[in-house]
Amino acid sequence: MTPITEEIQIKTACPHDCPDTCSMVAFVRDGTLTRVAGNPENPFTRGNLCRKVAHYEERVYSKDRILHPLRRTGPKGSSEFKQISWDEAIAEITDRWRQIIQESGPEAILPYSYAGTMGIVNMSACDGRLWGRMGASQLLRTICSAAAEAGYGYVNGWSGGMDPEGFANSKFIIAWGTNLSSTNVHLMPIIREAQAKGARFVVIDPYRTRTAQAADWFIQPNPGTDAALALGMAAYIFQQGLHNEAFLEQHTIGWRAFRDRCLEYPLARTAQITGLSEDTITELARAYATSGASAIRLGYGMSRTSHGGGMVRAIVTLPAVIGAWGKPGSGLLLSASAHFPINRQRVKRPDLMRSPDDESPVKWGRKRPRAVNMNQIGIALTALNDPPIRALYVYNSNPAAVAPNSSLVMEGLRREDLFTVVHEQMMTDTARLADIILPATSQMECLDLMTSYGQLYINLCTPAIAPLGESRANIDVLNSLAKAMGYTDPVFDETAEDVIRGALDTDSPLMAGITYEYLQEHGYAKLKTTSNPYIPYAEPVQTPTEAANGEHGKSLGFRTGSGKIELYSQRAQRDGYDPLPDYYPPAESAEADPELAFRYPVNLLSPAAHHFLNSTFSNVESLMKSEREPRIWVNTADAAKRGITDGDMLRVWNDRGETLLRAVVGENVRAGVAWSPSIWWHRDSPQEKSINVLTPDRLTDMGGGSTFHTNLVQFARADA
Ligand SMILES: Nc1nc2c(c(=O)[nH]1)N[C@H]1C(S)=C(S)[C@@H](COP(=O)(O)OP(=O)(O)OC[C@H]3O[C@@H](n4cnc5c(=O)[nH]c(N)nc54)[C@H](O)[C@@H]3O)O[C@H]1N2
Ligand SMILES: Nc1nc2c(c(=O)[nH]1)N[C@H]1C(S)=C(S)[C@@H](COP(=O)(O)OP(=O)(O)OC[C@H]3O[C@@H](n4cnc5c(=O)[nH]c(N)nc54)[C@H](O)[C@@H]3O)O[C@H]1N2
Ligand SMILES: [Mo]
Repeated sequence: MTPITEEIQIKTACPHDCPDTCSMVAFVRDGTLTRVAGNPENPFTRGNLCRKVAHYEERVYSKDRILHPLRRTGPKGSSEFKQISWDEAIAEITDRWRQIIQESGPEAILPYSYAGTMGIVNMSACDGRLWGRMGASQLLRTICSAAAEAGYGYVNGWSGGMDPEGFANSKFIIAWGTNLSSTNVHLMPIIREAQAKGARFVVIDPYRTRTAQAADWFIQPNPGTDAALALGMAAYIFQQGLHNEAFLEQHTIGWRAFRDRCLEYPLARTAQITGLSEDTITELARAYATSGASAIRLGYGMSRTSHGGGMVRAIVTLPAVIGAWGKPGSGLLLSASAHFPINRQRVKRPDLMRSPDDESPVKWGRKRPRAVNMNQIGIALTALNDPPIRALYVYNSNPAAVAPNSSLVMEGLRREDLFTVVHEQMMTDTARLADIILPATSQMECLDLMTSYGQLYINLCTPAIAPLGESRANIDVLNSLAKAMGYTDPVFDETAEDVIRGALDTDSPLMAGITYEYLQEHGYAKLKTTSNPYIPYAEPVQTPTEAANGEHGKSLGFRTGSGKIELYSQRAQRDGYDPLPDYYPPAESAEADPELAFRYPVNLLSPAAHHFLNSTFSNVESLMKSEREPRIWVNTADAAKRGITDGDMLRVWNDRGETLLRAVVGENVRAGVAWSPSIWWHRDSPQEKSINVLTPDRLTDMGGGSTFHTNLVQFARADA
């Protein structure tokens, strides 16, 4: 009898693009990952994992895993590849790059990456170093949060906000443009705790989400009208005298001018724009202003519209109007990222940045490499000149499926003269179009450090198993490429552990005692905030100048020029915007473009699917089964007009493209709106065309963000 090998447990964390960043335990037997579980000790994770990660071994050992470097042998996209060695791959890539740099300059090379892992090592450190040193075209990483952060920034100066654990003390909670039950599942038990203590939980979403079904009250506005709703709420609050005048006087700039702007949104106008009843608006405003502890969990839904920055800007004025900041259970949370005081200089190494036509590092005033907005990768690959993009290096992302206007993206990726390298775990839609594919480790196979955009814990990811096949971590591959390029900077010798130690090298009191060794032992640590749950803007914070002069802090920590909340923003004005928030109809709407809306009368929203994470997990069979097939929810009246019944296959199209989606007919959306959970791979979609063939590559009003939800379409039965 052979003895049963003991199962060992390793403390690690989930690396995926999700606000929860769960502390995990990996179970390993005989070098094989057998299962994973949520770390029961972590007060936010509470021992639970989401449906997607609960069977992580399915993804780690997926049949789609890439295990060796591959070189394309057939025509582009033919999926014909031959295994090569790492040495061959590195030599071939760097030979091509050197030739391209010599002929066209380094800006002809473009890295494309986003958040396949959110690790400090394998995301943050990788997005600068080599590319900066090379002088390659810079990528503006704007697909997700850029618009929301820009809008928030004009008001509070940064996106500092509530500790999610503080929601347990709230009395009125709004989930605004976020489907928490799918995208932030660990916040839901905290909200239920507040509900058990009597809190009222409201969801504002054009689609009746899972979260809406768990709410006490569901409010269903027209898409892209949230700015009008926020200004209308504020107008009512001012008119009823429910605003907090002392707070406004002390901590804000321009509140009277702001009030006058809000008064341009009386009930009748707000109701007409949002499609909500006047009673709904007054009840929402009254409850929000009078609960005593009102919290907003702001999601990204409305920020992915043509005026997404302005939408967020309008909503984040609300806590100021009622003086919600600085009190338990009260305020707003968009993203926690900015709270983590890791040493960004050491991680990102901006000092390495070169100008494209100069070998010396870029100094103040020197020309920086050109920047390409990732939301317009299709345009960049097909139309950019001087120089055109001749080489693309993709990691941590699947642009063929996730980027908007994907017909154009695919056209670019299919260019025979484009040299594409894709570093991936899976044979994705993008990998299939590569010239060289490099195998990437999963988080179970490499060391990393996680901050979070949805809570205040820092986690160490300790590898649980050996790399599968010949897979390598991002940092190791980029270091090898840098050395093969002849770059001798010592930074390219840094290991993952070096990067982590650099990241933790800070004297911020928030990180006191959070050392590499501490994290190795405990797996995670919460930031050492002055209160727990942390209450932002509760006490004066010294600016660096105040600290240097030995003065007390005068501001509560708003990082605007004035140190106050800027309801009237001169900075916005300098940037070419209205100094006051306002509502603008979505660029694709009957108000803004009647001719377009006549041809394409339905606003299609395509947000996060419950069982997928963007296009990650969309190839895991059990999760595909749960998600069933690419589907579209349409309203009963819209279906009846077109002779559609539940379960029909629909053709959905606009000027950008068309795709086939299975109809779910009902009342989860209002007439004129449709909803399709995303993102399926092209590979697994009918006619190999997934949802982003329909979405626009238009940029948001501020921040250069994505506008997936400003998307008018027409649909009919596929056999009509
Ligand atoms: N299961 C799962 N979890 C995820 C992800 C995933 O794909 N799947 N993605 C991760 C990532 S990268 C991110 S950025 C986050 C995103 O998480 P969230 O911030 O929750 O964003 P979404 O799910 O994209 O959209 C949220 C909701 O916004 C609604 N919405 C669309 N337009 C509007 C509008 O104009 N106004 C209002 N009020 N609502 C609108 C949509 O109907 C949707 O229900 O989730 C992360 N978590
Ligand atoms: N229609 C529509 N489109 C959307 C959205 C939407 O709501 N609707 N959401 C948008 C949003 S919010 C976002 S953030 C983007 C997300 O866009 P992406 O960041 O591209 O997200 P994923 O689709 O998850 O692709 C990540 C890829 O990285 C790979 N990967 C994971 N770990 C590693 C690693 O360690 N190394 C390497 N080299 N690769 C790794 C994964 O296998 C996966 O294929 O999509 C956007 N696209
Ligand atoms: Mo995102």
